[in-house]
Amino acid sequence: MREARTFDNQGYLIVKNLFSAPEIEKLTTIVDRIVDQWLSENRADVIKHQLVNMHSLTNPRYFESRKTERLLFFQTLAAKQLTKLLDDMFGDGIYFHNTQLFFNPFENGKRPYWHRDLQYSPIDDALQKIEQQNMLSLHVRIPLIREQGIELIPGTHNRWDTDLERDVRLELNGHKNSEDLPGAVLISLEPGDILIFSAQMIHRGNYHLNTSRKALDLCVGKEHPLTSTYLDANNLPTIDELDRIENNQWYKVARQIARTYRPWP
Ligand SMILES: O=C(O)CCC(=O)C(=O)O
Repeated sequence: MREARTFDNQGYLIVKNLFSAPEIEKLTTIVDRIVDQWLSENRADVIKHQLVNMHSLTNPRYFESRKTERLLFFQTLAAKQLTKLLDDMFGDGIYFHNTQLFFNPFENGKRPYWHRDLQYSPIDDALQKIEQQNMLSLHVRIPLIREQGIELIPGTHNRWDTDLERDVRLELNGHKNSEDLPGAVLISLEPGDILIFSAQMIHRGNYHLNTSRKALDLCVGKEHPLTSTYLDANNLPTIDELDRIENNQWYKVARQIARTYRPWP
């Protein structure tokens, strides 16, 4: 399959017009309301720490007395055209892990930083390197406004760092994680397009080319102890909700993992 081969080679895939305009509108309405609530509780931290994202948008705290809207959100995120594409590319067993939203830091007072996602976890870098080939941990980026919002280094899903990449992303030997790196690709997306990429490839946001960003991000993947251990069952549909979501396979697998996962030995 062409899409699977492209992902295999580069670590990412762009799909144009995967979501329709009405689907993007639905997502935008829900996301805007959630962000407003989150900002009203976290504005000081957003400014102080120059935050570029929030997570767990499906958490029930954002849906008190809005039960139908939570269902609609789960339903729209797991759109058939998206779950089918991921099944075709990666086979069975994909689960819904979480959601994030990426935006620009307050007054662009911070520079984008290269990273592999798990480097901010307590998991040792050497173990991440060993397990890289055994993990499928994906971001599905769904921009709600047009952006040139993210840069990736193709191929880094299949190999570990060069000396320079390591020095830059971990800020070693006098390097900064915001320095330019060779081979980087800047991705342009319109609302409706999606970007699927490996969470463990080297990537960073791009802030200054965008007056603002509003990129919804779905974290999905296959069960692996290094990542499944971070699954928070509160962000999943309840059993009652599950029955009312048409295309619920991602959530079913996630609930199963949440019930049974064991931490890394
Ligand atoms: O858009 C950004 O600011 C960074 C995106 C990112 O780091 C991610 O999706 O893991």
